[in-house]
Amino acid sequence: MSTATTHGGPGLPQERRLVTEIPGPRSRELFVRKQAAVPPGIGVTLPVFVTQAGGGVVVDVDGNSLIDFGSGIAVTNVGNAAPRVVERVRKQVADFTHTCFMVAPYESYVAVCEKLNELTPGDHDKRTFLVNSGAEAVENAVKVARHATGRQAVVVFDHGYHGRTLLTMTLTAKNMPYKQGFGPFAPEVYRVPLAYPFRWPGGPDNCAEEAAAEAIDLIGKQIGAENVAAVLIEPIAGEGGFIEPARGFLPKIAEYCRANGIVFIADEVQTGFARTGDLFACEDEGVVPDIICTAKGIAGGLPLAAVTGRAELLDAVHVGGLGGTYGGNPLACEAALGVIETIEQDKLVDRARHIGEVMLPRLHALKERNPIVGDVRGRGAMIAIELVVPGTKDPYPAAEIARRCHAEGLLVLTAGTYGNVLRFLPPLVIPDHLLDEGLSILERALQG
Ligand code: PLZ
Repeated sequence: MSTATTHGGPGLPQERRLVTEIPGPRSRELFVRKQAAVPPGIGVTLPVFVTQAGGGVVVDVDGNSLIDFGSGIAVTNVGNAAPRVVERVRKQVADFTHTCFMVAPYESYVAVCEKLNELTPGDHDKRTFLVNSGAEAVENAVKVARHATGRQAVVVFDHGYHGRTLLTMTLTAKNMPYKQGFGPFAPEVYRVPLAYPFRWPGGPDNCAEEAAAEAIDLIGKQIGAENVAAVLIEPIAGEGGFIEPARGFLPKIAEYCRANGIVFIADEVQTGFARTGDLFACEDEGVVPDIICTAKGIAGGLPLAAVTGRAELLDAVHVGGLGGTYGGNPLACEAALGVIETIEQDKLVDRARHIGEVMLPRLHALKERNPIVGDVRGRGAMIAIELVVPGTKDPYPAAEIARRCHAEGLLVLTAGTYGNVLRFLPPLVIPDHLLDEGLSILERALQG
């Protein structure tokens, strides 16, 4: 029977299987313990406690098997417990677990950096260093840009998300829940509009041009280009609601940075590693960032993040100016090498495109039948629908629809500045029949 496997990974039965209500009794017991031991500030999207996961499913302590449209927030792109990752990490954990790369180095760290220098956009000379989280990568990219330019201002965009540390929370746009009560914030951070086609006052066709002009005007007027160290942007805004900037916006901003000696930083923490149907989302419009931040999908769930950028920028920092105890931990580096091999050998960039080709037409058809679906967008396996009160653009809460999906065994996530976006981030290895079944569940959930 389907519970015969003893391990997670792609060998798990690729089926939705509900044997209790969601969450089941054992999950509910564990949730009571969670509530007593963990502060409520650590929220939980779907309180089923996981025992195994792999391919396109997550299995819980009650024996339910849920369809995974979340990938742990775009992390398990290669699938949970992917074989090449498991094999490398298992060998590494038995050999050595930590020396600190800054104390006594090891080859896998260098190999990951070489790979990132080779695979990220642009054929210029690059350097990479490794840290532990997306936020830490963004913080370090800003440190490097400030050091290399001798300037202080950092420009970010409306709807942007960059992390929860003091600087990256400051860089993040949305107050609730990320910033409320956590001030004062870091200085020298300035926010400009994002080319958000669905909500641009001048309409989607004028959005790229008008938003870029407005952003550039604000930078010149309020900061002065000569004071700007970096412009930081997600090529598709993730937590902000999977907003693809109108085409032409990113190249215009990148060009402005180039002309003014400003470091253009792409935060590809959520979009990177094959997620969007390119290895990196910047490739879609041929944008070459000066620095690119990666994390999440890089190591299949082991904590790892990277800062990759022009050699002359990264080499500007003095010896000892960058680092951290765990950055580029050997287990995480082996996992990253396993991830990169899997993406390349299993052609997961193509697979991400295929997922988009399956999902987008069905979601567009759904939009025709459901006036609550205001917009369908995204690329590859980074897809979302924005919900509205029918006949308006007023936000309709996504949490309600998400709860209905959860009850039926489909793990979906919400997003959006207005909390009205349902986002879909399936593992790239999810089989087509689970994609189809997940979309059918969504369809029923939207019908109420
Ligand atoms: N940059 C673009 O998406 C993390 C946040 C989950 P860390 N996104 C998920 C939550 O509510 O905390 C993210 C991102 C982009 C930076 C980050 C930060 O990455 O690894 O969570 O620090």
